Amino acid sequence: MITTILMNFLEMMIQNYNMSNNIAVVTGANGMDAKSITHLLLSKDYKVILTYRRNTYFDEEKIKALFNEDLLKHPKSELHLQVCDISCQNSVNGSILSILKEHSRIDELYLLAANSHVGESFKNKELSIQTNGQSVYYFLEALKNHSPKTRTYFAATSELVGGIESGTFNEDCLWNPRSPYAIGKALGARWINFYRDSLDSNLFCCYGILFNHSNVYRSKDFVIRKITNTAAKIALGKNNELKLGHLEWARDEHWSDFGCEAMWKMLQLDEPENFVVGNGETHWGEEYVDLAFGHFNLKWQDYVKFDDKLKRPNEVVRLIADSRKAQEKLGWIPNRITFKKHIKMMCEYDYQLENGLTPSRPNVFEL
Ligand code: G4F
Repeated sequence: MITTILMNFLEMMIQNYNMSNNIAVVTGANGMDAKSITHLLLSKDYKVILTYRRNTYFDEEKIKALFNEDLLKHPKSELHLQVCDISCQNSVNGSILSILKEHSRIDELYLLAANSHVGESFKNKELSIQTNGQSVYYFLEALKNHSPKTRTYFAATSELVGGIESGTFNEDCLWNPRSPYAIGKALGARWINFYRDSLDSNLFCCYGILFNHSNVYRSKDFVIRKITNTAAKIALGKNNELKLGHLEWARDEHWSDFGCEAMWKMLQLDEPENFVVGNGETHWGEEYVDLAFGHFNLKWQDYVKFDDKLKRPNEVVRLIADSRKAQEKLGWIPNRITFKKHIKMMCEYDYQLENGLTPSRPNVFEL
């Protein structure tokens, strides 16, 4: 009798376990990609645990408020926050253990936290290597010991390329990292391959080489948002110039939500593989300012000033992706919105924001 009751109870537990939402841990709650993928995962009824580094600027309520609508629309989804300092192995290990204790398992882990400003990485080289590269080892070692079934995505970067004068960049091209940021990311990507291919751990882990991507969560430290936001301020009479380092750079830029969709798709494959993600179309700095100022009927030449202090010691000039593998194996679709529309959506958002309104985030999947 007792055995039957126990068996029934165990069966019920197993059923509940299988039926419960997928559980994803996403690192870097303050960052654009973490916010973007959280929207996507909540729309798929995931339980998302967002990690953040405890500091005085982190506003838990503000971050949670971003996802109120998603949680209402998808009542089975859940959002949780967890403190984790990715530059410290004890903190990473402790966070993984405490998530496992509270939520019983981790199905997917998205390693998106980083010191992501390439220019700033020249000023703090060691921290860059630690957060962008060595932290990957901390997580994979913790998973190997405590949660070997977790599937991990790591955000590598097109900065690994180091710039290309002609042609495009795919998964097999040689790397030439030209900044401490990119050297850190190269280390992180190597750890991924190591834990997947070279250890008996055989973890399901992969990385994406995402080319530039942005949306309205982009921080104003990055050139695209700096341009759209300052152009909006100038149009509103709140500012009268935009200071840039130079315009001799070209980027292959997609809307972040599409890149995040590719990350998720990578973790749904039968076997882990690394992918390049990008539109395969490059735009020069001059086109960025021309479109953004043009949106407000302004001539960029009247407002853009150049400051050598904003130049980098080692510039990556031109980047362009060959994402055919992602298109074939993930069904990833490039160029779903034009570059002109991309800049327009960011300008419209920034204009409303700078005008004291509360603009809503464009949902590109519903356009
Ligand atoms: O906006 P950026 O700082 O982005 P960058 O260096 O391309 O890196 C971004 O994309 C990478 C993926 O390709 C990510 F891995 C990385 O984390 C980050 O998200 O600079 C774009 C270009 C650079 O050539 C830079 O030198 O703009 C040039 N630039 C010129 N003046 C400027 C400025 N960049 C910034 N941030 N600020 C300027 O005033």
